[in-house]
Amino acid sequence: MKSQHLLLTILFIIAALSTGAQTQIQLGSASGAPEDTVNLPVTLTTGGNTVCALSLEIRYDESKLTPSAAELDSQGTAAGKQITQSYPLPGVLRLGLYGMNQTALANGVVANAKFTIREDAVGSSLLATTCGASDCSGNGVSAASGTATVSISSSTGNVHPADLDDDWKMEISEVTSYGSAWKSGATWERPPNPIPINYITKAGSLWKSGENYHYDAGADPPWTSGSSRRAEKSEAALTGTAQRKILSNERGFLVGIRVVPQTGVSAYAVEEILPPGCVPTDIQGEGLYDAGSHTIRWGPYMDDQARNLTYAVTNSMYISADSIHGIASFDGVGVAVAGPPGPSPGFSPGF
Ligand SMILES: [Ca+2]
Repeated sequence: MKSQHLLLTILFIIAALSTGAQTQIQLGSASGAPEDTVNLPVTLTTGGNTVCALSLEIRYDESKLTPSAAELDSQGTAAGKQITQSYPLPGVLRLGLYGMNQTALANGVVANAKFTIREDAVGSSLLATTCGASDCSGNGVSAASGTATVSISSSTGNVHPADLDDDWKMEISEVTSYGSAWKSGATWERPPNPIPINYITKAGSLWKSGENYHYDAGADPPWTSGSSRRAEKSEAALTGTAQRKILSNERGFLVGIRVVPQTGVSAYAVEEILPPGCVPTDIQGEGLYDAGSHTIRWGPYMDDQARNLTYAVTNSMYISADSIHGIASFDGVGVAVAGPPGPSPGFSPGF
């Protein structure tokens, strides 16, 4: 085997130095789910040159792909060639195609490189290649190769509905669009609708955690940041608290919600659902009232700063026990806004 590798290395160097009409040795792309083994065809286009042997070095991402045994395909078999596979460097697979014969290879698929997609891989993986070729006398033939891509699909779940380009990356533009739709109560082009508050804070936290995320059936909503399922298991969920107080005065009520996220929370938001007919005024904290669902929405705030969110209600006849329901959501985890729905003694707007 050692002499074969030496031969291929020499062929590779000769080919790199030689000039002439271009021969193409192209690695094909493939797609599959984690734990699948995918076939990447190696296609030879001779460009009119005689090619008796060739080599192809494939640089791959070891965190996403593991090489399996390559196989000859029709044109390699027809020319009576053999295939070798070696690893000159970590993350580099070298395939060699040669034969103890003078039979030239014809155009077409000569071999298939095979990779197994790692269990925790997501997104896609780019493979860069370099190649070499020689004629039947061992002279170098100029050859070119390109790149290939292994697209990794999720076999277990869908992307987050905000991730409209389906790339398993939560970009800020996606969070912003999704957040705007949530805040105004608009219908989003992908279900569920209305947008659940935990989906928007989850989107915010996925963006802040580095954009990459994956489907995680053990989470609710079912996505977790990072590209590795195993690495994220130990992450403790962060939440926070939200407390409502209501002050009555001669004009009606002033309602305040004190929201305190735990340190390290990436994104949070608050929804306050008012009884029908109860129209809020003077909403502070950049909250937005959606009359259609009589809901005030604040956020998403992309930080872990505590905030006082306030609004006034002048038509106070609508405020009664259990008539206001609030939810605060921290990184996808929702908690009820606590506190008496009725006026609180000693309440002051600044808490
Ligand atoms: Ca995206």
